[in-house]
Amino acid sequence: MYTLYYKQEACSLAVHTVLRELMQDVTLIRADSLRDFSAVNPGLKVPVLTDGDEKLVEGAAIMLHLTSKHPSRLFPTEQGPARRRAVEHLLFANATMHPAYSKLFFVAHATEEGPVRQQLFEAAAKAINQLWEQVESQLQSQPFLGGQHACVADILLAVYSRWGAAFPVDIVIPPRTARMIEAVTCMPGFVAALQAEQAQGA
Ligand SMILES: N[C@@H](CCC(=O)N[C@@H](CS)C(=O)NCC(=O)O)C(=O)O
Repeated sequence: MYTLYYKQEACSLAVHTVLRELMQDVTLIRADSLRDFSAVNPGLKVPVLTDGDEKLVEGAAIMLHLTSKHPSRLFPTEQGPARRRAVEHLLFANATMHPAYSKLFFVAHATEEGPVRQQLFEAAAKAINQLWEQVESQLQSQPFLGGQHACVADILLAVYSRWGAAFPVDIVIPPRTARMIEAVTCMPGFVAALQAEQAQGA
């Protein structure tokens, strides 16, 4: 049995989706409902997953753990080119696209309203748009980064794509990428995860 510490619409939604796609029971705990989340994760970040007595942090590590334990189409378990590509895609999402979006949150928290703040938002958005173009070029001959089926990287990217609307910038999601995101958001695991988090309240 797993326990997932999450925040609504945060990157933890991707881990939650993966758990649901893998048909795993999960107890959900909203990190911001706890008096002292630092006792769970001193880094104060979600996702945190407990698997029995073991506690895991870092979304990519958690996804690798879950997909090794419960083999599925979400991530190739066998060593070889397909797995190497899947690792590349996972790290592109987690270690390149996520930090690019994090800059928007940082600017919103660290700067005052005004032209400098807007300039910083726009610089961050430009970098994000370049990354979406990279995703688009990967989707020229296949509907998902995972090939014919969504992989964990597609799920992560679909979650991040929802964040841009909160900022005064134009994030441009190209057409093939938009179709991939739409398909991920229709996956039963994504729908169930979103509903379960919304049912617990903000
Ligand atoms: N590298 C970490 C990043 C985790 C992260 O930045 N999580 C954000 C939400 S997407 C967070 O918990 N931020 C603190 C907050 O919202 O208070 C991972 O991939 O797990």
